[in-house]
Order: sequence, then C-alpha cells, then structure tokens
Amino acid sequence: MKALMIIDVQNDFCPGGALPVPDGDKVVPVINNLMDKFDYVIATRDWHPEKTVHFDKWPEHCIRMTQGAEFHPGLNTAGINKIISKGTGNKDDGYSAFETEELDLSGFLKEKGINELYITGLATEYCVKASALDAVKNGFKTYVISDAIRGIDINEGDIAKAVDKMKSAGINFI
Ligand code: VGL
Repeated sequence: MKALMIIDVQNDFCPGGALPVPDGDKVVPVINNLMDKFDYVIATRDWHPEKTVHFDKWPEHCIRMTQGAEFHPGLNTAGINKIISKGTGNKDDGYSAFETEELDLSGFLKEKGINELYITGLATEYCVKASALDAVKNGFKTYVISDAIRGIDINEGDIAKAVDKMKSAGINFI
C-alpha cells in the first residue's frame, strides 16, 4: 500500500508566514490533486511550544494553536487520514516526521500494510529531507515528488545538496 506524506504545509512556512519558504504555497494544488491516488494520506505539522531551543536557531514559527501553525487554508484537509504533530518538546527540533512523540510512526504505517511512502511538502532541505531519510532507514520504499516540495536555500546550493543526499540514500525523485 502507498501513503502520501505531506510535510508541514503550514501558514508560517508559506509566503507571509514567520519562516516563509519561497513559493511554499505552490505545493498546495499539486498535493490536493494527488490525495485521492493514495491508500492513505498522512500530514505532519510543526507544533512547537512557545519556548524551545529550536527558536535559538530559527525565528519563532508554528507555535501550537496559533494561526501560523494552521495548515495552509487551500490544503484539502478533508482528504487527510491522519495528522501528526512534531517538534512538540522544548528540546527537540522535530525535523523528521518519525521523531513524533505521539506514536511509533513506522510501526503504525507498517501495521496498515503501507510499504511505500511518497513525500511532499516543506521544506526540502530540512523536514522533507529528514523525513525521507528516516523513511528509508525504517525500510519504506521512498519517493519524493519533485513538484510538490519547495526549499529555503538559505545558502545557495542547500537544496541541491539535500537532493543529492536523498538520492544517494536510495530515494527516488519522481
Ligand atoms: C522546517 C526549518 C525550521 C521545516 C522546520 O519544516 O522544514 N524548517 N523548522
């Protein structure tokens, strides 16, 4: 079974948000179009406390229960089967979906018979990369959908490096 994984398509990562990914909102219609092609759709959200060591590295963003932490209003949330929160502690970055403390994500997906993960969302060189690499480590056949991701590229080349690293780990870009 195949699952679509949507990483952090939240207001703060979209234009106008606290930590905007350039053209982050452009992934929304692509993801909406893909949802009904999958057996299961799982979406992550950064769900930070007000104070966390994560904000020593980054501007404050995606503080739980705030408008910035909401999914982009265009995302078809009715098509999502499961939402998981990550980055909920005050000491963790929560880059990878598999770091969620809510459940054993790998075991949860495997119990459902899911063996292929198709990853989309924001941002390419942080949460998408971390989630995709962990997906491979956990034994999933892992795909990243190129037109359904966007990155920040704080230093030019960061996105390209992240893509190379994912490809070297055996992740397929489609
Ligand atoms: C992310 C930077 C900081 C992401 C989260 O979702 O990729 N990037 N926190």
